Amino acid sequence: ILCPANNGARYELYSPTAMPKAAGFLWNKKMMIQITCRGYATAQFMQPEPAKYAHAPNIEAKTFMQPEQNYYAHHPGRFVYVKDLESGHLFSAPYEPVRATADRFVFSAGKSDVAWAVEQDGIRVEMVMGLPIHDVAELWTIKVTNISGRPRRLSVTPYFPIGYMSWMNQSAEWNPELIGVVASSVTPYQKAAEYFKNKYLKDKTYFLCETPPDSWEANQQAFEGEGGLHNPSALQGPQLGGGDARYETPTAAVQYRITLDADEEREYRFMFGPAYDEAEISSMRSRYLSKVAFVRTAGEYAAYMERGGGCLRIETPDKDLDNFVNNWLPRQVYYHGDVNRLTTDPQTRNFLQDNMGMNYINPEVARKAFITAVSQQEANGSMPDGILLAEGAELKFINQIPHTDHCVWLPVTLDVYLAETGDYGLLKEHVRTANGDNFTVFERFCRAMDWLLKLRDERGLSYIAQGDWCDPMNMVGYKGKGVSGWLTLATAYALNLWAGVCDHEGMPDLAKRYREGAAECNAAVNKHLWDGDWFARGITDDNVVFGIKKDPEGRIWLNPQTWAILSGAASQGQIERILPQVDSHLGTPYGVLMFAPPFTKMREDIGRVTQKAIGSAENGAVYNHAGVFYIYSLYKLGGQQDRAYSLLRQLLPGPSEADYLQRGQLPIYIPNYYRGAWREFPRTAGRSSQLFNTGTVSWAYRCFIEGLCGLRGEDDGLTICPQLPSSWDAIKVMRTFRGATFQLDIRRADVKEVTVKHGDTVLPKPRITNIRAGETYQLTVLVPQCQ
Ligand code: CEZ
Repeated sequence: ILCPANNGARYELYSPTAMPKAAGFLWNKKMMIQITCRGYATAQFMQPEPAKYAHAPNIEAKTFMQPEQNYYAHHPGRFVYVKDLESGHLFSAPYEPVRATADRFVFSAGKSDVAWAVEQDGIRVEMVMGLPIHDVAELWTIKVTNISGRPRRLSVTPYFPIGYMSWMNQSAEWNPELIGVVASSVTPYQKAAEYFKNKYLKDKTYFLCETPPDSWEANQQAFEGEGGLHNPSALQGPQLGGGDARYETPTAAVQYRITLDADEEREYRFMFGPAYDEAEISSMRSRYLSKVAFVRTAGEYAAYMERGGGCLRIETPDKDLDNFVNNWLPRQVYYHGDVNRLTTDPQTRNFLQDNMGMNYINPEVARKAFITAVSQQEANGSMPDGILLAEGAELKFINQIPHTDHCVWLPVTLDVYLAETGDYGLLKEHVRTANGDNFTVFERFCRAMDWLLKLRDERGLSYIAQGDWCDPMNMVGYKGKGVSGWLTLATAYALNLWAGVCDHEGMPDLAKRYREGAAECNAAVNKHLWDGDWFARGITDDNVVFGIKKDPEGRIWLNPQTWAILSGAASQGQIERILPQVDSHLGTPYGVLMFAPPFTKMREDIGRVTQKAIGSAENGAVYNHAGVFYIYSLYKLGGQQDRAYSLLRQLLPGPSEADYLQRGQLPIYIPNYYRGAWREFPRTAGRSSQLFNTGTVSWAYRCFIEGLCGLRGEDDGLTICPQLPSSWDAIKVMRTFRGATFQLDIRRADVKEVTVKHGDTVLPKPRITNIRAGETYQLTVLVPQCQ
């Protein structure tokens, strides 16, 4: 039912019903669109706050992207009805709204377009959607071919619903000069000040046709009539009604009546998007709406995607994995670093980690992100909850809730920047903040570390306020006393990393201070939170330790275990106890759970996380971001390549058909979670959130590069220490690093330790120094039989 195509550059699905929410996504700097195999679409664009040009049929709440979104008949989508004018047979492509069974169905998610081929009743409909790189618009090609072997008379009716635009003012009409439907609205507001903010919003939605249609309809109700979307009334007449919408719900439907000989085809092009006024629509039309412009734009978009190709190509015994790592994972990493999830106030930890991934694609972007982030540091050294990226942007949603972990991510993500670039010069840059202080990046990191050290209670544990990495853990410390075990460990890890940088910069005294701080954090966690077989998650305002054996729900949490490994808090003996507990309590066929068992009712001393649906999101799902931290810690630990690999593989749907069906998602991105509650609710366990915004991907890419392939940058070179799962004998790897290309032939051999040959020379250590940009290094890497 699904298969890679074009050498992995596309992924095809052959059924609209097996995985109904399976989708592809495209983006540019100003917009993104996620579109399902059945034709339902969610699109948003930045002006600069996220907005829509195709809406639900009723008032929508403004919110961030939601997991497991449901689709329904009137959900925004892009469709084309095809009707045989002799027999009256009606179907729609790609599948909705008619839902007639096709003879052949192909949904093809590409890196730079999304396409379908649907055959029914002797007619083939091919649809392709692309985006320009600098503007907000969808570019659609719809081709209809007569494959029935006899002449046919058809009506072809693209139907792009526009939905409920505004309770203040909405309308739509046919515009003969622009050759399209233009819908107009006023973004609702009430405060006078908002008027001036909204004045230049793109409140129009247009649907333009390259070829003038025979008829059109701009009124949703008139189009649908009593027939409903399965069989709209407007398709029963000789032509569409030519109606308008006057404070009525707009739609865009246009109709072509055609006669096709056997094998004859007709190709149409359309544009769909938002605009400020008709002049803008007109200029968009002349810029894009022609065959030549579509071809040029597709080339530009493909080149734009190419720039996110990443630094790694692998050839392993697992072809599906290769496909994902070589084609799709860097694309998702690129999306995060390129557009910061299309928000103007990314959470600080997301901003830093999304840019961490960018180090493997374009480190210059990551460098700028550090400067942007620390330019918003508070006077007391703490980091704000979100980083403002546009003029006039404000902290919204979760960024209005005080979380205490943001400083931790500075050294954690800097680690990758330094490894990839060796650019310690960044630390010497002066950065001024709005409050007037002017420090170097190095000083700013020290201030952030000092703030973390200060943020601890008399026991040496870190205060959590209303959340740490776990956003909805908002009531552990809202009275000001509760502490986070995870944050204390993450602080220790960050301090240790930062101490290493202080050493490098010739500041041994500072290094010593931060190492001592880290040791204190680790000791405090060991003293107050070690529960015999694992570390507890935290201590509430009322001094109740949680995440321990005697808790019936939320008994064992993954993050404290992971970060105790990373921070050095966990001794070898403790790690030996922890790992099997994680396996047995948290292991599932879909990856490792964030904690277990899930909460079934509110715990007022933990908070909102306990109210989320059982096994969804942070309430005990396979929350991939937490999972990938664990995988990273296993690779760091070494000697855990089988555990690490099987979990790394589970981040991705497949490869069995049963697994694809259960997860319901194509293997072209990692979602933020798969449903947990594997024991409680096996029917829904494994189901994908379908949300491609996730901090998981930068870490996953890092795990492939530094962990599995073992190719980690250092000040003056690249170390080579692959960690192959025991079932693999050999892999081939290509990695670019500081302008050079490394081609590695990695295989098992009778060696005691990893041995690297460059040509005929065996290197004294498994590392390459004096790397010359532009050079290609062919290396043979021998790894011990059992590592
Ligand atoms: O958001 C993510 C955050 O973007 O949740 C992670 C957190 O570390 C990331 O920074 C874990 O909490 O507010 C909520 O309840 C939401 O569920 C968010 O926590 C969650 C959403 O999945 C983001 O789309």
